[in-house]
Amino acid sequence: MRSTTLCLPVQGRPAERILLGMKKTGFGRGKYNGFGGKFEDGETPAAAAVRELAEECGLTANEADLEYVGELEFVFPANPEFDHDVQLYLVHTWQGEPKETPEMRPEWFSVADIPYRDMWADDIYWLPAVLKGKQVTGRVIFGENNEDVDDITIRSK
Ligand code: 6U4
Repeated sequence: MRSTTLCLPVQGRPAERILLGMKKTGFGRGKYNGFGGKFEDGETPAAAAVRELAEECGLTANEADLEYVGELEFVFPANPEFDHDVQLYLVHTWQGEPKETPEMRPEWFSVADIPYRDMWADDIYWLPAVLKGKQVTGRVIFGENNEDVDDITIRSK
């Protein structure tokens, strides 16, 4: 299964604002999401997260600024080649300002106004817990259309 990262820049502890990106290309196009993608050869998860954050929205972070908040597995029975797992990180400190890139158009949201309807359908099941400071692990099984959630198990601690 492919391994990916997802990095969520936030302000406040617990989080009050979150930076999401409207994905313009590739997997998840047309959805707001955090910043991330596949590992390159030999890369650690934290190194991949920092690289993807810079590539997708122009923020520079140190690996030490990442807070690991869990791991999710996404299963697509209709298209198993889409199956992947995601290492999740919050990031509280960075350098630079968000900027639009060929892949993403970044936008700040207040935590009360997160656009869940324009995000992956699983996000509403785990993102609120992460933003309250919890770690999550879980598995999401998508339906025939690779969009709707068929089954989901999330543990938080
Ligand atoms: P690269 O070239 O690696 O940047 P990209 O098209 O960005 O490719 P991919 O497949 O590498 O996409 O990574 C998919 C990204 O989308 C990862 O950051 C994880 C995230 N993602 C995928 N399914 C998700 C889901 N159901 N909920 C969610 N994020 C998801 O919140």
